[in-house]
Amino acid sequence: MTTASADPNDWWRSAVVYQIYPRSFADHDGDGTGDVRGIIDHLPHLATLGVDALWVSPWYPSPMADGGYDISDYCAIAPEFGTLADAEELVARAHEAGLRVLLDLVPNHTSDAHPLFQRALAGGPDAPERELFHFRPGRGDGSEPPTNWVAMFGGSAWTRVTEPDGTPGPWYLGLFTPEQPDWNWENPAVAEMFDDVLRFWFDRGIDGFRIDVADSMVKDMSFPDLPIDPRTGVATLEKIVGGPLRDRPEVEHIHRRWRAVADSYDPPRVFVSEAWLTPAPRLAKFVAPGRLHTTFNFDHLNCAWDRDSLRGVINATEKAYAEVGAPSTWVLSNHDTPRVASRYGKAVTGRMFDADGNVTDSRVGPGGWQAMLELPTDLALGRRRARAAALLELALPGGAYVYQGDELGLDEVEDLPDEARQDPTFARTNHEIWGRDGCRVPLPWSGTEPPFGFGPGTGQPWLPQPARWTGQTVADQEADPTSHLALYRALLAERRSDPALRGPDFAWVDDAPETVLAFTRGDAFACWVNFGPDAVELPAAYAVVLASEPLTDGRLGADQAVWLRLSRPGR
Ligand code: TEU
Repeated sequence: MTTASADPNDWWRSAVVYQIYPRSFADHDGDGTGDVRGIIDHLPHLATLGVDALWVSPWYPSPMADGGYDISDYCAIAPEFGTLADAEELVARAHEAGLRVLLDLVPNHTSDAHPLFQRALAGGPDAPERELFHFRPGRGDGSEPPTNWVAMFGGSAWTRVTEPDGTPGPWYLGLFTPEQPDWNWENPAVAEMFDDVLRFWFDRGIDGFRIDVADSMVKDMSFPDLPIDPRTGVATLEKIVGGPLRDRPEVEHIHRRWRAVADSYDPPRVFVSEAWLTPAPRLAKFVAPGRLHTTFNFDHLNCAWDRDSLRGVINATEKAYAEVGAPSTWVLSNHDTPRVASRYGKAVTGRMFDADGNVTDSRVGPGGWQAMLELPTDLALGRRRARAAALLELALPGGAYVYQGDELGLDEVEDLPDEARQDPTFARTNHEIWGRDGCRVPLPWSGTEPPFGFGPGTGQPWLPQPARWTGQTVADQEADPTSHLALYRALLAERRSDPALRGPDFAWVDDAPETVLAFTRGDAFACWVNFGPDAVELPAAYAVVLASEPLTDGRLGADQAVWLRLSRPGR
């Protein structure tokens, strides 16, 4: 039997990484916004939970046009989040608690408040800083954008500038919002600048970076128009193989360059790539030898709660990543996607995949989350499935991600008042797409009413918390052995104690009932998940180690999962 690697530098191959969205994690100073000291205050929560690492979403100075992904200084901490000294203290305290720390690198774009972009604007047509961005003349008399590209969060991907003398000027590219101009990676100065950013933080002891939109830095510099998506009527930027914007082969050079910087440190630092590419082989090449280390497996996140679809995704993932010698990862949600407990309680729970891991429908996708969000939610069902999904995720080989609040089974806050919504998508789509605020509502820590201990006193957080979270705080769940939190703690403790769960061995149990997804890890561990409506018998040779919920008559019911260990040979 193969067990987990003994090399401590391989920690990332089986790590469980907890995502912190700093605005919404914990507020130490009481201004309604989470901060670095709030993270320090709650490190014991993460250590007790049993994760291996934390990834902190951007905490850098930012006008917050895109929740911090519009960065005006890559080497500082936003004043509302704290100071560089606080960040250094967090890294040191996390390391003392046995937790590694990943930060968020956003290399595709910056903020329009970044000094270099400001100089590009203020310096007029000949400003050398314009070469750092994609400034292009408009079409026709200059008043039409250079291409038909539509930005991720709505509207044109091009914004026309006004020159310092008041005349209309060229257009600049921003694939997300106008406040996020894209860097021009054809310019070597950009690559050098990002090497320095990596070193700045690596020198401060961080263990690695999550890389935002790791597939999009290189553009087709002939700037062709995109085909119109018949579903949306606009030129979509997504998912076009061989298209001008995503997954261009030259991004490999950038990945290798970063890898060399990471490998020059002792211990080597690591990267996880964020790229919404499918199917698995398209993404797995990002983690080929010499490139990045791991990549979020968004096929898993997108996949419906459906036995055959999940089996197809797991098979395709295992195959594609094994071919490049990289571990798989598993991810159920993040700060961009509806909460898993809500998603799994809807009539459509995600995309369907075939046995080879290819998407066979497109019910989720551009604008698709909105269609899903508008479906009614059976939250009891969603939570039941979310518990089972945690057993499945944490039993699969490779790394896993836990988004803050998923360990509490929090639901998507779909009923935020319009005036509270801050995600740029909402304003830029005429309020048609609610956007991502519903999964970013500040965490409930204690107490019986908002702010639920998010900050000191009674001041309310930057997004309102629903009163229905009463009883679901960390404190409530710590006191309840049947809680979502208690389940996560037990799962993570078991995962830590069993080397088979951290090693690469994985095999399907082919004689399980047809509604069940069942697999073994090593010689003695098995995970069973029942997707069917009827309860099934469990294999007699195994004892239940952990169950997503109490079993009735020892049988595995609908939407339940168990971790099993061989109790006697000869099954
Ligand atoms: O997201 C990348 C991205 O492409 C997302 O827009 C994704 O497709 C969508 O949210 C799926 O629902 C990253 C960050 O995670 C996101 O928060 C940023 O807004 C975006 O990059 C721009 O930096």
